[in-house]
Amino acid sequence: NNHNSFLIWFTGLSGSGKSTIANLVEQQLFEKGIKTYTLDGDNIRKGINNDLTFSPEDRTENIRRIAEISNLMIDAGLVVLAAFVSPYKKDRENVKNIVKNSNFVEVFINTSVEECERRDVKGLYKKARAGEIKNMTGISAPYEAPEQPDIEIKTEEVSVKEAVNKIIDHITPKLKL
Ligand code: GGZ
Repeated sequence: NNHNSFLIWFTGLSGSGKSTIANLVEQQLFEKGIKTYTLDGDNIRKGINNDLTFSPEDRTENIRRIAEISNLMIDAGLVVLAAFVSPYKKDRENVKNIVKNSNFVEVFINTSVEECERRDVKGLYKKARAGEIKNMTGISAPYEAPEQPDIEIKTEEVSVKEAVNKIIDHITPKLKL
């Protein structure tokens, strides 16, 4: 089982653009006839992980379960795209160990907290500033940026299209078309 099955892991702040970019990468893969599945807060935190909060311990457990689910999906032959804040370095290292290193591509969506707060798509930053949300990553909880990501996207400097192309170019050698 090494046919077009691996995990593309997107890490970055809330509102950094992880899901937007992951969804467009998935579209490109679909057009190449590759089977994919995207995991994100919407299908994981509302479902299997609806018992978890945003405490450090629960985030660790969130990421661990997502890694195990990803592993099953890789076994099933899918390219898995996972878009989670995943703020802790040790949790992302754990993902790399759960799925095999060679099956893991880390994409750092590097958008500054200032820019995420300016966008504030879901109004979470405003709530965090008002103290209505605790443990908000970038405001009242840490984000440990990857030091050696496979791919880094600075969304304040490149277009979404360029970002998608950069990721597709990077994974193309891993695809058996
Ligand atoms: C960070 C939070 C928080 C707090 C709710 N901190 O932009 P979104 O809304 O859709 O993405 C964020 C999502 C983060 O869930 P993850 O499972 O990716 O986080 S982690 O990997 O750290 O476990 C945000 C929303 O949930 N959200 N409260 N306090 N993001």
